[in-house]
Amino acid sequence: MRLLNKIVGSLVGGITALMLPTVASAAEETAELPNPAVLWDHLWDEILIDITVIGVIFGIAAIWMMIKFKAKDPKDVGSLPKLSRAQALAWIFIPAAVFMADDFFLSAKGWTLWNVYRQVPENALEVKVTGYQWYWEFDYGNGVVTDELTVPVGQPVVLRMSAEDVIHSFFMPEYRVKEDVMPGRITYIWFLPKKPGSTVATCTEFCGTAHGNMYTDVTALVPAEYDTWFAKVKAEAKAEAEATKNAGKS
Ligand SMILES: [Cu+2]
Repeated sequence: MRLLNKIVGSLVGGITALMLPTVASAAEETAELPNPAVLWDHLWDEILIDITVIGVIFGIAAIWMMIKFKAKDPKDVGSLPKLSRAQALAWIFIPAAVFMADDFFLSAKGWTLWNVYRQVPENALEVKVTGYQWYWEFDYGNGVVTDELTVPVGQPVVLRMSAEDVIHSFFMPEYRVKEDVMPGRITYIWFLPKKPGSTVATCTEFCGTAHGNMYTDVTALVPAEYDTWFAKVKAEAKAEAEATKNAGKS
């Protein structure tokens, strides 16, 4: 009995220790502009660490008990400790509460992170995204429409998304964002590009035969390069609009 108490004691201590350091580090991270991808990774690591530590504790306890309480003789049937009602209830609820505490803690962190995902920073660059069978269209305003997403490093980007035909889902694994894209509804995600480079955006809702082709590049450029790129595509869009207008006249 004393031994079992010791086991429960170390479980409580271990799980409490799992929770403490992460509270402080999460507060430090959110002091500057929150980055959903970083916070998502943080929570994911924490879940992996917690289930590993808990799994190892349980594994060691189970192996230890198998050896300790092994029958020494085939006729050895063992004996059960006599428990009062209070002791029996404590054995049910205290260990359950210990593990539920970690579950609730991780859930609370998940809800907090979800709030970050839902609160778009005020200075976010807005791009309208439309899903079609089977490609993505990005509308920057000013007539600038592209089939790839280009964004500046260091500025939050919000995507306001809808679909023309069927349900799609916009997924950027590198930025840890994914959201359904549906006809007749506008959904949104935001992300913070931290370093220049190309990653992928893809559809993750089966939307017909060429669903597998429905992916495109997401390129993050340093702000000066982004401005050059935007000026170029804007000039091209203007020239194209004028050419169409002139063609209509003649
Ligand atoms: Cu699809």
